[in-house]
Amino acid sequence: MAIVALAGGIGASKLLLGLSRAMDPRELTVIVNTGDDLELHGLEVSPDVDTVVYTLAGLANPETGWGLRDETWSAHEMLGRYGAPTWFRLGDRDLATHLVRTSRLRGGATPTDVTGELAQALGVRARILPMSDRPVRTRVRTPGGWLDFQEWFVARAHADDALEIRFDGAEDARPTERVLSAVSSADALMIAPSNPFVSIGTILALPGMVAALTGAAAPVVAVSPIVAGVALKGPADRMLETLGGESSALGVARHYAGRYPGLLDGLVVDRADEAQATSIEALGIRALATSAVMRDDADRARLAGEVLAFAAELQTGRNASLGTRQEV
Ligand code: FO1
Repeated sequence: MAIVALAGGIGASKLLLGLSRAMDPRELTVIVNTGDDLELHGLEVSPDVDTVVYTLAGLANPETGWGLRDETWSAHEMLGRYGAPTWFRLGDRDLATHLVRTSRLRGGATPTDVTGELAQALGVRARILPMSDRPVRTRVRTPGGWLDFQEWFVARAHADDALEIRFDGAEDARPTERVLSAVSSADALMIAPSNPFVSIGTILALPGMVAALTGAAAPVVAVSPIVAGVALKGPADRMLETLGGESSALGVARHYAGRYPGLLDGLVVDRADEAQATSIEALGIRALATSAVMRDDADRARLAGEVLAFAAELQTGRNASLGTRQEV
């Protein structure tokens, strides 16, 4: 069963870990947002890709969710002494990743090649694909003007209201052939509980991506990043409000249905939001209410199994209605 998941960084990683344990990880492909990428100290940093790789390698820092466990910070301290920017912290072990990535990219390798090499070296069996091999940079308009994504997210701790999002370079970027072929041959397509605007929205902004997903034979199932009105991680709840919606599982469903009609077949919501299931289904999106907060490995594996079963059920329903249509 080939599963393809669209993912940002930290919010997605717990579910991806569950999926990689609930199924044969070699059948799992993760398409990762690269709109958060930045160049720092002359190095190419790809935070969401690294978060997914480190998590699936069992090397993620459990306290932060980003970076590596057992990290040391000697280089960071020296950078500070030289007066170099230190607002975006790169640990010593993490720096090795950026050195290798930068050197390989400057030697002509693609981001897809490098990500595959890094993941393989760290023992990751799932296939991790950057969404595109061309650069896309997410920018956020705040009351004070436009900011680069990491300037807004990390340097200013996403304290400024997000009034508008832009994906510089997206029109000229394309999903890679590997991304498109994974989507078209998937048995189930999942949207991780990542930020719908600045993680998933970036992937969906690539020309041809929404058409590839809606045209695929497999159902598309999202997991709500909002539980009881609050984001599981990061600023998705505030963004739903400042960008014209409401912070709820229904708000997530309305966002996807309004911007990408026909994209979602199913939405997994927490039991706390079960009362919204009828309104979600009225949008043409099947809803599954379950315990969607992942506190430990057992939660991750259970939720991943439930999402897989829900996708299989939606696929059966699709096949049945296709059969009916053909019979008529
Ligand atoms: N997030 C922070 O809040 N502060 C940091 O200093 C920081 C450094 C960092 C370094 C490497 C990396 O791969 C990720 C890092 N992140 C940091 C996380 C990251 O930038 C964001 O969580 C994502 O871009 C949003 O998905």
